[in-house]
Amino acid sequence: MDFAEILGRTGALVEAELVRLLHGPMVAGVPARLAGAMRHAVLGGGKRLRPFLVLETAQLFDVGPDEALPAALAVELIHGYSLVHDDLPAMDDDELRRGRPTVWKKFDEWTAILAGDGLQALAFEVLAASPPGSKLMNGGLAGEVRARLIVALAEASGVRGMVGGQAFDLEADKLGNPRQPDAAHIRRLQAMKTGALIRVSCEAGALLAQAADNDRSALRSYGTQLGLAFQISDDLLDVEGDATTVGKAVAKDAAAGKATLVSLIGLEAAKTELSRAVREAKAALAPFGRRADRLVQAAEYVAARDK
Ligand code: GRG
Repeated sequence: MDFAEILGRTGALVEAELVRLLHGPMVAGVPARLAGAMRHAVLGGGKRLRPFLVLETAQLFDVGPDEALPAALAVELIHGYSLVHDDLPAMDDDELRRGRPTVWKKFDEWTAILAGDGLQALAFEVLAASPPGSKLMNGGLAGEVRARLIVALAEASGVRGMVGGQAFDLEADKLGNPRQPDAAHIRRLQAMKTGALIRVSCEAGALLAQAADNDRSALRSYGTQLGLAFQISDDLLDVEGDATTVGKAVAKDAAAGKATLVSLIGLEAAKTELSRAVREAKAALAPFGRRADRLVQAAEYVAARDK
């Protein structure tokens, strides 16, 4: 099966659970405008790559979707919140996301801020507790497993991960600090800003299964290289992509004079690094043999994606 089809199937499963969640008891009685903004942010779009990584790494250890879905939804809710906040005028000031108006554009800024906050809290609630009435089965997850997932997600999405990376990025953009970011600075901020959430999505399978340390670290390496590949391909899309296909504005980085790995090391070197990251991602999966075939496909897909 081709990878777009595989991703589409996971996407449909994840979408159905997100619909159930965002229309269910956890958002019952919530102000309608806020709930609408949260749904606009999360439903009906997105590749669902991070939930795919959670579900797929879980199946390496025979952990099925019933047990893995809460973690898959949690990473997607965090991802959704990060995009809502990133698009705000105070941050990246974007009006288009997934081919639709961004949340602040469709609603307003304060609603978008609160919707992002709400999605973040919901992510941790979903990990910590089974939504009542949901068919999600994390009632069966051991308390210690849940606690480890919560810690891992907090680390990856918080100040030592995504939020810290975003702060480095905005400081460079808006305050000129550092005045001329070098490649090492860009690599570090990207590993935090976008890499950490992708990496934790890959580690989640090992956490859910309470797998051996060497398996967890193999998935960590895979996730690190995949995150790097994802970011380089995102930079390349900004240079070479088509706005309609990508679903958001392109050529923004160059127009803003923003330092990216592509602008610092050049297009050819970036493409070489992308190939190396994909190679290393695939190599990290060797211990899992054929069971990891779809994760191998994911690495190839990330490098070749056009949206
Ligand atoms: C606001 C705390 C805070 C953090 C924002 C993730 C992020 C940090 C900003 C997003 C900026 C950006 C466009 C980064 C490039 C990589 C990226 C996350 C792209 C979007 O992810 P996809 O392609 O999106 O998985 P879909 O729409 O498929 O879900």
